[in-house]
Amino acid sequence: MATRADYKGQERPTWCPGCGDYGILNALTRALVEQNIAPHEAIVVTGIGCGSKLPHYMRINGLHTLHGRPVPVAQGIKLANHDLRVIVVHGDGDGYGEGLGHFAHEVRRNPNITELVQNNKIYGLTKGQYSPTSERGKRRSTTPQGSLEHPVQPLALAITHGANFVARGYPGQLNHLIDLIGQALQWPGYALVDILQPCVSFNRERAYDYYNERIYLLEEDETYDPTDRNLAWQRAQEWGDRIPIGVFYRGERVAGYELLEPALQKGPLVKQPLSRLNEAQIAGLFDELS
Ligand SMILES: Cc1ncc(C[n+]2csc(CCOP(=O)(O)OP(=O)(O)O)c2C)c(N)n1
Ligand code: SF4
Ligand SMILES: [Mg+2]
Repeated sequence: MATRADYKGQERPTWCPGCGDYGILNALTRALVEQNIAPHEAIVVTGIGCGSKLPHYMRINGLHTLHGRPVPVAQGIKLANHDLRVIVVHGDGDGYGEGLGHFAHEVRRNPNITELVQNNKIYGLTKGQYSPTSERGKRRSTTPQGSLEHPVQPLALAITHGANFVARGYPGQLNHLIDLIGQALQWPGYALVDILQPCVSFNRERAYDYYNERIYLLEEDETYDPTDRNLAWQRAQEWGDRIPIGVFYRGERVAGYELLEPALQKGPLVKQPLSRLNEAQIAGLFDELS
């Protein structure tokens, strides 16, 4: 049985004091422990950004990739090794900006990947430019007159593209976030947990005070049914005086893409022979292609 100590990394986080990423690191660690997943059984794949530094601060398999690119790398890992729990962790700029195309295709493909998005509605690492989830009118160094763009709606986008597990958490509600990540880890296919992550240095107007006043739990709303896809799509866009967190949509438990792909019916790539060709055939191929 893994313990939190098993997951403790050697490096100390360089995040600003009070950053929401500490809570996300804590929640992910606790969820892995609760799900009895050992460090060698999981991999955390990240992009570039403040939050994407997370695997440096855990003792776990980790791959810190390029900005906007952890999703294709994670999909490759899952195709190659079905036994690894593949967890993508990255920011809103990484996931919903530079990586938006990957996000949409990942969702409709449904690999068994858990995706956690540290959504601080800002580019944190590069010092606070507006991001794809910044609200219209957001004034930053790159939008001195205020952003003219409508924000990306990640939860509605995921539901539209066929995601069957779509949730939103908040590190200020730590036990709730641990539970959401645990549910996502148990889900057989793609699972999204968008996380309202306070950036206390560059987005103070969307930090703890703002969220603590507005957040409510979907599971405490008796009229809400997370199996109703249309309702989920509508509620995913509620934003303002009240901001919902919880499981927005829980659909069909469809097996991950990696188990359905005909080329992998004999097992994942790591369990297949390196090549079905003999040495002469390989040499012939090299001759032909050189
Ligand atoms: C291809 C590429 N484009 C742009 C950058 C510059 N860059 C680094 S981090 C970042 C945005 C980070 O924002 P986000 O993903 O929201 O993460 P946060 O820092 O807020 O956690 C950008 C634009 C880069 N490193 N690589
Ligand atoms: S700049 Fe914002 S997101 Fe980055 S470490 Fe500091 S508080 Fe966290
Ligand atoms: Mg960000």
